[in-house]
Amino acid sequence: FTSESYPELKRDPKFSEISSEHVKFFKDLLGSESAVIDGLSSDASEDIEPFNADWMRKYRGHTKLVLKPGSTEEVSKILKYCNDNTLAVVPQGGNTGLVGGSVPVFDEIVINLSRMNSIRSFDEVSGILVADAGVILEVADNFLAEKSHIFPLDLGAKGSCQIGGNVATNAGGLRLLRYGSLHGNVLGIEAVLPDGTIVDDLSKLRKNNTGYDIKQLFIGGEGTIGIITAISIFCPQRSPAINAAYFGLSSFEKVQQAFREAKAQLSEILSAFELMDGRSQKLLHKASGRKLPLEGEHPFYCLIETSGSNSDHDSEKLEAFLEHVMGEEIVDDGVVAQDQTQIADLWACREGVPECLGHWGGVYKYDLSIPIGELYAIVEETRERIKKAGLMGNSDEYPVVDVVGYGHMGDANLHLNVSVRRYDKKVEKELEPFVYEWVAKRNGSISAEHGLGIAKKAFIGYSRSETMIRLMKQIKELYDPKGIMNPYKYI
Ligand code: FAD
Ligand code: 2HG
Ligand code: ZN
Repeated sequence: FTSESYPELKRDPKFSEISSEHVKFFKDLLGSESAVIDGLSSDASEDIEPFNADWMRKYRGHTKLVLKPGSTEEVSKILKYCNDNTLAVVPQGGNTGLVGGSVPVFDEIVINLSRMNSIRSFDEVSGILVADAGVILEVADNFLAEKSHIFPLDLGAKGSCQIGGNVATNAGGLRLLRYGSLHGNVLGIEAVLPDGTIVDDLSKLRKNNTGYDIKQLFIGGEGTIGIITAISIFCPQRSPAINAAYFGLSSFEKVQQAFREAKAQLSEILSAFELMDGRSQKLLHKASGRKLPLEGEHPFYCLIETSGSNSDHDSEKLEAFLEHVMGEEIVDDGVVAQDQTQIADLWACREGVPECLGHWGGVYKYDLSIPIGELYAIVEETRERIKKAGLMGNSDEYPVVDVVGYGHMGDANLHLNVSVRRYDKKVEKELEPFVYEWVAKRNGSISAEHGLGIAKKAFIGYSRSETMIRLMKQIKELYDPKGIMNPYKYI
């Protein structure tokens, strides 16, 4: 989608167009050649394209300028200049977001945080890490691993996404079940407001009840009120013993039973409980050629991870759990990883799903919170609906390849993905508002963890009341009165 795909969206004429005078100001400010990608000069037009397109290659903007500040002071000077000159901006981290929030819609200036990538401090006693927003998640986690600690968030895009982007989207990921949400783990934030004010709230305190907790507005704020330049975050001790198991089940009823048993029997060592339906695993195999861990086909698969301090004790518990659930016929078949490579192979069957589903051309993605008992019903109903409309089949004449479900069972967060050969208005019409209405009827959320961006902008009303939306708008106006921060997106 480009701005042309949204005829209701018009470039707001209040925003200035980028001129060579603006570009000169930024070049003088940032100095280094690589810190400014100037799309006004024709030889840079190719270099600028990766910043205009999102990870899915689904949303594309038309920026003519990318800025890569190297310090909080530079971010402050950039934003102040943009605010004074009414230039619209988009904060951008690793550009792995899935709702089109990290790319411009029209010609907004991209402010990319990749050069702000230093770890500022780590306290081995408290486990508190302070780091620049542009540190890549995997780099932060590797740094912590050397100190026997772990970043309390993990997700498939860890090699590219940045911790500032993770906080700006309030990413949930694969171990929220164990470590909880960033709303609890992030202890402090350094951010820059549109007028250039530096908000230094890099608290390292776990407890601080002195008035409103303003940093929470930046967590999940999707870059609409300011740019996060650094975070301080509570990082738990890394468990020395990690085990993983993958198993096949015959129904969603059994998946729920297995989840209950896992909580009861694995209790404090359970660190992930992920769900993949059989169809998502089949498509993973088709797209990537990856051999699946179990023989035969099962309607559902689960991946369980345990993290604890005693390997023998944990594997014994996991083996006993598997024996129990197989003996009770809750689980049809299963395998426990025997070493690090096997653990990584099992995880690849889960983490590889989002990318593989795009293999045939595109994906419609819905990231839903649903009461757990009905978590999978939406997938079946959506598939039936698409089939009935004659849109799904094995040959090229059908736009839809398959409708699949997977996600974070432990958090009641389902990813409904419709894998397509091409984007098609007929498919879209079957999906929307059907999916949103279905979720709203059950008091679920239309975005559990990816955010709203531009993709879900029009649908916020399915999950938030008018009063809540009014309060959000008031906050936006207070922090960003000229509306330069990530315009045209959800707020
Ligand atoms: P970007 O994509 O660059 O930006 C995302 C949003 O944050 C944009 O609105 C942007 O304007 C804003 N932003 C970025 N940096 C800043 C900053 N410093 N200050 C202010 N605003 C900023 N999400 C989950 O929750 N759970 C998952 O399990 C998960 N798995 C994923 C797996 C894959 C393969 C992919 C591609 C994505 C996945 N995601 C997941 C989506 C997730 O939102 C992102 O991967 C990640 O959190 C975004 O970080 P980023 O640095 O790429 O941010
Ligand atoms: C995941 O859990 C991510 O793998 C991506 O949140 C989900 O692509 C998706 O729909
Ligand atoms: Zn997810």
